[in-house]
Amino acid sequence: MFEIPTVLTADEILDKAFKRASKVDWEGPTRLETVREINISKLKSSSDTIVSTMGKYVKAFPSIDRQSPFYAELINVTIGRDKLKKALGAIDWSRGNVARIAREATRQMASARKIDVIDELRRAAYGRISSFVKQVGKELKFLSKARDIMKKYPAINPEQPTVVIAGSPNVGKSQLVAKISTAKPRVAVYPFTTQEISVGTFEKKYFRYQVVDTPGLLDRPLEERNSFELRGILALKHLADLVIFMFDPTETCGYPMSEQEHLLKQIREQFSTVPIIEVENKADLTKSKDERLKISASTGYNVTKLIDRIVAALKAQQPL
Ligand SMILES: Nc1nc2c(ncn2[C@@H]2O[C@H](COP(=O)(O)OP(=O)(O)OP(=O)(O)O)[C@@H](O)[C@H]2O)c(=O)[nH]1
Ligand SMILES: [Mg+2]
Repeated sequence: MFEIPTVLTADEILDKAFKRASKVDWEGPTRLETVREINISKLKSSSDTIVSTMGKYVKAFPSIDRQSPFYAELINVTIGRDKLKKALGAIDWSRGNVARIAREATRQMASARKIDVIDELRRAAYGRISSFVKQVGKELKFLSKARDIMKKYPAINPEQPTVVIAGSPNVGKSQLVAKISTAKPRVAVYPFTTQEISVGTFEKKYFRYQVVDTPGLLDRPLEERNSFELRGILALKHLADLVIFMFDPTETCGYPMSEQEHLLKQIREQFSTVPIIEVENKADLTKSKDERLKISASTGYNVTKLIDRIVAALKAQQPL
């Protein structure tokens, strides 16, 4: 979704910069001029590498303020809006200082009259540059982690009608998403298998629909939700044109029906404007007596019926 280059550590940036600089070679009319030119070039080469590398990072991270509300909140939940802004600010600050040190030292080297002085100026500049880069070592590590997280963000197409699958953990949400869409989320016997939002699509009568898999939600208030659950809430809040709320009446998921029912009630209250289709999964094991559509995401029982209902509900929302 977001194309961000690998973020190097402070030591890696310095290694890259100084290694490149050590290759500089030049022969001048006098020894003083040769030393001056080589040292100025070395400093320029190393500082340019650092300034452009850090500049690339600052530019590559998307500006949070310009993201759609979904991605802006996702960045906030998974990385922290202020932390990211601060880290980028610190790196920009370090980059500015590196450029300034290089400029000042170059000016001094250009007018120096002694070889020793030139050498010393360059060495001192290297020292100060290293210290500015190392000062943002923590921020660079933070950006590297942020990049890994952002790389896994789902690529949501805001134009496509979207159905979000929600419910308690372990009820079979991912199994259904895998069954009906192009996404291949992990399905496993334990709760909290899904920790990220993932998205797939399916096509019906030449129309394409997005299906969003979400982490399981526990029956508890918003302020107690962990960051995995909050991702699910974000999908419901920003992406859902329709919600499939999935029950597991067998309770093999580990959550009693009373809790699952209460969770649905809470979701209905929080997202009162989004239509919800209630389904019961694992119909190959147990079927309750109530009216809800009964499916089996693993055997495929009634899944076509569910798809038809999804399409009908989403079509009903489309402008004519
Ligand atoms: N018998 C039966 N088992 C199912 C069915 N659907 C899913 N399962 C099983 O239920 C377990 C949980 O399935 P998942 O799809 O991972 O459930 P989930 O709701 O995505 O779980 P989290 O991501 O942890 O919230 C797995 O062991 C599945 O094989 C079904 O229709 N019948
Ligand atoms: Mg899952």
